[in-house]
Amino acid sequence: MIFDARPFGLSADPATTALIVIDMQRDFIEPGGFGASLGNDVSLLQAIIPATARLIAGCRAAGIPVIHTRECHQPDLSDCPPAKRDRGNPDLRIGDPGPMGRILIAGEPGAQIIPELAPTPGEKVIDKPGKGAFYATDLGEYLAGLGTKTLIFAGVTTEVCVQTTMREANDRGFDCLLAEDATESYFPRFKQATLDMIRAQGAIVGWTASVDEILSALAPVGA
Ligand code: C5J
Repeated sequence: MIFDARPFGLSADPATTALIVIDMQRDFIEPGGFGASLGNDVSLLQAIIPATARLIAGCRAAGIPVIHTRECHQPDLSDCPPAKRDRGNPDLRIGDPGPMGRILIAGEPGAQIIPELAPTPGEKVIDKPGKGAFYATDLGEYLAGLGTKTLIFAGVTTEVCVQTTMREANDRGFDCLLAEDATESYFPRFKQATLDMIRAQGAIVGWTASVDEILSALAPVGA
């Protein structure tokens, strides 16, 4: 199949393609979580939920594996460097009790993926302590086991965890395709800059395409 993507078409084999949905958690998308504690307007991120749900459904129908990530830490904070917890001047720090449980802590309500995009039984869910999903996780081994060569990316936030993971994946030899309308930032100009820098210089980090463009390449696969 060929994705009609920018800066040019991306050829991929559905059998070696996977979707990674980054950090679509209540802590980033709903009021009272980590994103809001940093002073962000979380409502901006809610706009991509329908497009992301369509992308996930299209991948599932085409037999493309769907992997979900969650940024969160162990309850004893042993995997949260003080430099991360102490950064800035948030209302609530990582591990503090908030309206959705302890902020950014594994197992708490805020760390869960939003119900609209919930993983189905058997889908891989990766808890990650960093911004990049390869750091301190088994993602690399898992993808090697699947034989994955091409990764489709969705999720939040575009310039932080999505871009970091795309760069990690690019350095590991994956072709990376970001779904433009299934990713969002608290800062629209940062999203635009990220899309531009990913596909600049002949796809130096990867490609971008709309969810519709991705689904049209996948549709014959699921038929
Ligand atoms: C942030 C993320 N923005 N998932 N995390 O801290 O992008």
